[in-house]
Amino acid sequence: MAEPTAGQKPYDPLAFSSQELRDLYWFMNLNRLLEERLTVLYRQGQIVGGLYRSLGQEATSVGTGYATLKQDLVGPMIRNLGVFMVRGVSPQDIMAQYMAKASGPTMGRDVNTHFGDLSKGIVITTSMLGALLEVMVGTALAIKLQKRPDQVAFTWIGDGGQTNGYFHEGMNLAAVKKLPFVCIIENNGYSYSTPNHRETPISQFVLKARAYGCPGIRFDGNDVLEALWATRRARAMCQRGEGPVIMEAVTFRIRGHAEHDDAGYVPRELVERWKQQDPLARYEAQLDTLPNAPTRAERDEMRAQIQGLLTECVDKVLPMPQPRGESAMGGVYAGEKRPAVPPM
Ligand SMILES: Cc1ncc(C[n+]2csc(CCOP(=O)(O)OP(=O)(O)O)c2C)c(N)n1
Repeated sequence: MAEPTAGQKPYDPLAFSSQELRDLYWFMNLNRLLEERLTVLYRQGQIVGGLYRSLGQEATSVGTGYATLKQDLVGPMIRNLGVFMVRGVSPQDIMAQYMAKASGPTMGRDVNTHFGDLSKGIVITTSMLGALLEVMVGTALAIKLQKRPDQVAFTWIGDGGQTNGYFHEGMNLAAVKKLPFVCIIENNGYSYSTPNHRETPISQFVLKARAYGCPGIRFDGNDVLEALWATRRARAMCQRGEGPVIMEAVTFRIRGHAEHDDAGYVPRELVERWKQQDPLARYEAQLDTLPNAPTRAERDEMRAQIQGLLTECVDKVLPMPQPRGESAMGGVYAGEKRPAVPPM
């Protein structure tokens, strides 16, 4: 697959405020360091089910998520912890969810990123690949019917996910109705063990935008500033009635599909090449050149703060109880009251 193009960038790196530069640094590190903690917990047998990391894809999640506004509605996928956190979900809730704790967002009834929070504009993730896109197209249709020109719906989908029928039906409807909808195809090279060239004969996923008669934007998914800049452009297009927009983030999945998968089917040289494009290292290098960026000492301090916060979260969440069997039938349907969970 094509690697991000070096050289001339389409955006002006001096156009970002120092607050934006700091926030992006904070969330990219929070994303990475939280997943490192979750990996330790996984190896200790504390995680229920799989652990789906986004190592190497943090810039895509954080940059695109940061471009969304409070009033927007987002449907993130398993590689998008960054989106969840940018929109205000706490690392503590994410840990509790991964460990199926009764106090977690789904009260231990589901795990990993299978949760939402409408108070933060997050629509619940749908596990069946592609189905979330249709839900989010429906959300965009509701936005249009309610005449809310300030709102846009966003979703993220993998290169594998976009090969199925849901994608076609959803994108077609969104395009016909000119909905305020942004679909970010996170092209990380592989759909589980299937490489790009066995998913599609076309060279770039963004080319599909032409078939739907809508704009397409391809961007370097390992450059957080480009991800933010490109998604803001897509959002503005939607607000001008030029949507929907298909975006393609060119990035790479450094780990396997999940932590149980050693990704032996991915050539090691390819992984090594992409490690040279690490989004955090690239952002550090960019920050060194920007006059309004946090200094190296400030960045060290931010990372230390994140580590402290994560240690507190682990200490707090680990002893929390999982739900008791008797509570299993409660809180399953909308409108039902959350069951009181007795302590263990
Ligand atoms: C309809 C459907 N088929 C199969 C699966 C099992 N499955 C979950 S994730 C995945 C691979 C997804 O690949 P991709 O969309 O490229 O996203 P990535 O994991 O690379 O981020 C598969 C096959 C599923 N969830 N839904």
